[in-house]
Parts: sequence; structure tokens; C-alpha cells
Amino acid sequence: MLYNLGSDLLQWGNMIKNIAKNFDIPGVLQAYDDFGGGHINETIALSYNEDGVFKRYILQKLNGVVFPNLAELMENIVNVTTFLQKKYIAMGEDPLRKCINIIKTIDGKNYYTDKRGDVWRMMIMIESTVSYDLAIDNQVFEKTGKAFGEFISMLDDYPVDGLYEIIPDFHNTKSRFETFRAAIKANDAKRKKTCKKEINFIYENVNLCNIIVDKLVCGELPTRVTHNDTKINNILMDEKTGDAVCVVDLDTIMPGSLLYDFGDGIRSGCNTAYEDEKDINLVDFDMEKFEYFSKGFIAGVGDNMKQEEKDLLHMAGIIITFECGIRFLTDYLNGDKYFKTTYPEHNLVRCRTQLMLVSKMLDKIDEMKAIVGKY
Ligand code: ADP
Ligand code: GN1
Ligand code: MG
Repeated sequence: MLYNLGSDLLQWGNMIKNIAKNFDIPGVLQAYDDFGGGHINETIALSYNEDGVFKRYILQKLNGVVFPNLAELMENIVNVTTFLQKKYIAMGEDPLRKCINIIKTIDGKNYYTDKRGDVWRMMIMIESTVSYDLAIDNQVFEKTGKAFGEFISMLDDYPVDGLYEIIPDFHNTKSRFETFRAAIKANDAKRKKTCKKEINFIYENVNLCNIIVDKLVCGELPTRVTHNDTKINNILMDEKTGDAVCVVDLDTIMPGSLLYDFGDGIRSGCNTAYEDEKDINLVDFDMEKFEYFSKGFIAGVGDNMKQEEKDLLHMAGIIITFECGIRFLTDYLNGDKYFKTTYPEHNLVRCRTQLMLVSKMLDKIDEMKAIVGKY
């Protein structure tokens, strides 16, 4: 929906106008529109007239429930993007297209806090790009994998200890399971009886939770700077060429495992159906897509990948999809406090697609192992 600013009837419009004027942007704000399909932040596209030239920006209201420490989150992002932009300049690439660019407030801060305490950030909109909720094209999906892999290798010399851990234990699948158990026990939203089958499936497969975490804790797997939210709509692809342009949604950049980023790409891109598809029969695991993404990702990471990481690539998609299913069901049991939902069973529907995908992948472990072995 496109709203034109200027009408007093539009309270929301006036609020956006008041927020936007705190950022250091030349020109006059002309219009705004809801934008993007993320589950966490509120994203709005703003259009400015700068001496007759239209330029667009992304304004986001950050989710203070999901991210209690937004100052640290923004510091991580600004430090990492400054680091990446220098590298892109050295490579002869356009740093404002290859990397998100945070616009400061007029008093030089990374974000603006409004009277209600809500926190807002502004970025340049990266134009002529598109982000996908489904991987529809094999070649484009291979480029997606390559870009997520390159993202990790570009940050290989970024100091891991220099990052705040924005959400502690974000991909600690074992502690995700413990939180899930507590949610079942509390049964706050009185929904336990509506998801017995899903609860049982999670208990039956609980051993999946240990695999990455244990090896990371004992140091067998390296801890790296990782993105941690490599859902395929968190990468912008050139709308004409299909080339990867820019990895976005850097909120969860933290110390982690490369397997998390590989796994979430597989989870979100090898599903034949949408994450919230109600017809569970449409959910299947696309092995061809798995091969394209693996090929791209492994090439993108390059020589940096350790043998211990290679040995677990075929399990990463299963583990991260299982973890995501646990998280959706936990939120459903808690009464939808974390992920944005549009109807009461939304998180349950999402959990079902994830668990179905896990069971499809469990049948194909050997095939996946053979494929990653090829690259
Ligand atoms: P959320 O945390 O809610 O997922 P994101 O930061 O991922 O929020 O933003 C939501 C969507 O907006 C992204 O999936 C992407 O499609 C789009 N987007 C985000 N930043 C930009 C940008 N700088 N330029 C163009 N599109 C963007
Ligand atoms: C959230 O922000 P978004 O929509 O890109 C979530 C991810 C989940 C994903 C599931 C900070 O990602 O961890 O995997 O939803 N982000 C956060 O779709 O929790
Ligand atoms: Mg996102």
C-alpha cells in the first residue's frame, strides 16, 4: 500500500515523517510504503526528492523484544559494514551496492530513539534488486550459496572477539530445546493439546540438538564470524542478471559456526513450499537445489573450510531446520511473542513445514553426503 504524506488523517504517515527528519538525508520526503517480508523488524521504504532526483531509503523500527540491546546490535553492524566496505573499495566494487550502508542521525548516532523508546535505523535502499522467499532458479540459488559463503570468507580476518553476542545461544540447539521444554511445561497460551504430534516428533529426534553444539564447545569446530540468519530473503539479487548483490539483515552477526549459515540457506531454499504453507503435502526437500547451493557455498568459502566443517555439511540443514521448527513451536506455545504472525496458528503451521522438511531430509542423509563430498 502506498500512502502519500501530507494528509493529517494518516497518523502513521505523520509519525514516519517525524522519525525520518532525525536522519541526515538531503531532500524532501515524498512517500512511504511497507516493504520486505521479514519476521522481526518493521521495514518501510521511503522516497525522497533530492533536487528533482528520487532516491529511496529503508527505514526500520527495530524489534526491542527480540533484541534487548539495540545499541550493541547497531555497533556490530556499523563496525562490520565499515570493515566490509573498505574491502569492497579495495576490490574495485561499489561499497554502497555490495554492502548495506547505515545513515547516521543528524546528531551523528547510528539510530534514533523516539519518545516511546522505539529504536529506528535508516539505510540506503539497494535498487534494482529482488529477494526471494522460494528458490525458483537453480543458477540464482547457486549464486545465493556462493554469496553467503563469500560473506564468511570476507569476514575471516574480522576479530570474532570484537563482536557483541547479540542473542546469546542463538543457535545453541540444546538450549533451544530446553526453552521449548519449559514452554510446554508452562503452557502459557493453553495450546499444548493442539500440537502433541509435533511435540512428540521433536522429542523423538532430540539427539539432533547436540551434534554441532558439542563440537563447537569442545573446539573441534572453529568459531567464526557468521551471519546466523541466512534465510534466502536476506540476500538481494540483481533483478536483471540474477547475480548476488548484497547480504542484508546483519542483526545477528555474531560468533558462530559456518554450519549455521550453510544450514539456514538449505532450510529456506531447498523447501519446495513456502515456510508457512498450510498444505503440508506440498513440502518436500529438493535435492537438486541442495546440490546447487552446496556447490556455490563451498566455492564461496574457499580454502578456509576446515575438514571438521566439511564432515558435517550434510547434517547442517537438518539441524537448523529442526531448530527452527522448535523455535516456531516454542513461540506458538508461548502465545506468539517473538515472530510476527498474521493468524493464531501461524507459528504452528510454520513448525509443521519445518518438521516435515526434517523428516524428508533424514531420509536423504547419504545422498546429501555424497553431494557435498563431490565439491
Ligand atoms: P527482518 O529482520 O524483519 O527480516 P530485514 O533487515 O531482513 O528485516 O529486512 C526485510 C527485507 O527488506 C529483506 O528481506 C530485504 O528484502 C529488504 N531489505 C532490507 N534492507 C534492504 C536494503 N538496504 N535495500 C533493499 N532492500 C532491503
Ligand atoms: C527470522 O528476521 P528474519 O525474518 O530474516 C529469525 C531467524 C529465523 C527466521 C525464520 C533474529 O528471520 O532466526 O530463522 O525468522 N531471525 C531472528 O523464518 O530471530
Ligand atoms: Mg530478514
